[in-house]
Amino acid sequence: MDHEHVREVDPAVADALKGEVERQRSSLQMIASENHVSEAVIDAQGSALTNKYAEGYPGSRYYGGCEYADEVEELAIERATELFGADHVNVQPHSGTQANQAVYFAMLEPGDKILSLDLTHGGHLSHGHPANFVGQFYDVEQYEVDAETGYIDYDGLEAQAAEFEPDIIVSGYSAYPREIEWGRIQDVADDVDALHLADIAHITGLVAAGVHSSPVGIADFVTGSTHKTIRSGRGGIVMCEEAYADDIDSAVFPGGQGGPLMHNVAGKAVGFKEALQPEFEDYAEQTVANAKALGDQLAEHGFSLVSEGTDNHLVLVDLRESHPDTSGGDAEEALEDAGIVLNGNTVPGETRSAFDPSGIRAGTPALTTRGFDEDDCRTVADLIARVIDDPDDEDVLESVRAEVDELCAANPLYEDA
Ligand code: DSN
Repeated sequence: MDHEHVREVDPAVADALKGEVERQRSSLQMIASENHVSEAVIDAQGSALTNKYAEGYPGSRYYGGCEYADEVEELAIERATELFGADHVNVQPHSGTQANQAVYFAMLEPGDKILSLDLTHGGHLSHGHPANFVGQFYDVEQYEVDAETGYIDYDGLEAQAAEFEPDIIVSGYSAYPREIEWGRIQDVADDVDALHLADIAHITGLVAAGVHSSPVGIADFVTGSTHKTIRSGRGGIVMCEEAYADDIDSAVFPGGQGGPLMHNVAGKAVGFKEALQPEFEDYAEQTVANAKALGDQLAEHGFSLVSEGTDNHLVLVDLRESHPDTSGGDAEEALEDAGIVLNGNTVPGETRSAFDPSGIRAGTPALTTRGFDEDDCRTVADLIARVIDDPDDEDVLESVRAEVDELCAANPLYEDA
């Protein structure tokens, strides 16, 4: 990863690439949707497959010269099938959002009804936010988490579905720390004769490792991201029963995309192979154990956690009670100055705004990849508390930064880079 070819042509970009590796090495990446993929995945993504057009699917392309593209895509499909047990897998979506788009485009007409979780309660833009095309092309209603418990309000969802009569219900979330009861949502969908899309973007790796229950075989469609907890090449994936296979494939290409990003498909194939190894299950278990340790220690410091804890790879902290004068944005900025990178996040019952929200979201997938254990994560929680208690104190930020440096040195990243 010394980017010597880039440096010869373009030192400015080479410097930025080097700077990014150094930034990832020397600070704690706690954005819950991020991870550090292996150098093997990076190698595959930086390969000559970036040059190849391969519209179509293996064995049936619109261009010649696709024998290696076919090989790579077939491997990605085989491995994903083994990981998730789905009847049909499409590995071409450029992102999780485009995987969702494919399901909507395949199954809905403009104006059809989508019932999905509100963004401020942990949902995702592509589930129907008015700023996204989904919110503009379809008739969207949103459900919420229970204001008291922070868990999905399954009874409320059932009542809302009976009234709204959606064509599709979307489950799977971006800032929801608890196990999702897929079967319960499927029952609601069955009751109102709706389809069910389970978006496992954040928890794809946890599902693959069996650390979170799987919606495959329950929901009609399962979409995911391939670079978050599963740590493979960047992009998305759609899984479904064989009966929907042609509709989904046509909705991905030519419905929503042109040529697949074959270098990323290669990265997916390599990452899926890594996720099939027994060590990956240990990684996924450790990721969850680390998030629990982080959350428990933050609670010890008086922070309020949405749902009072976590079952997965992230914690969502509501700062309003413990630190009423500090927004999630203020916390994000001060923490970044101290070498801890996470994001300000809206919380259920948000009283600020998406630009200056009331909470922070913190995830452990990337820290776990570089070797952090529960003790390290409790130390990280102590550091987060020190910063948020005194976000404007430069001495505090400097002393935390020094401890972050020690944690990074003890858990090196991309050593050969
Ligand atoms: N941007 C991702 C996240 O942080 O959750 C979702 O696409």
